[in-house]
Amino acid sequence: MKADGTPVTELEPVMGAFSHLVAFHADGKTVLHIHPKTAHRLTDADRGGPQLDFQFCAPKPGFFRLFVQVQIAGEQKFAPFGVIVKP
Ligand SMILES: [Cu+2]
Repeated sequence: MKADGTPVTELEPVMGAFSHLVAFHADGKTVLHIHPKTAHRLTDADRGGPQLDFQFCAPKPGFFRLFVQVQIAGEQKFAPFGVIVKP
């Protein structure tokens, strides 16, 4: 969502995906790298958003620190957040 509250629909493909999501488990060893589902192979002309659907299959419970990467107007943006996976 943009600062004015409107949905983002201008996500640009980066390395073939509208987003890259990397998750690091608190164990310091487990790392996941996830891309959103798309209906077709993306081209540079495709634009995405506002919704991206990821399938996060945690291999173990615990805390994951995630970093999401997207690109808008040629500028890459990164955001961290955390998820606790219960047993
Ligand atoms: Cu990726």
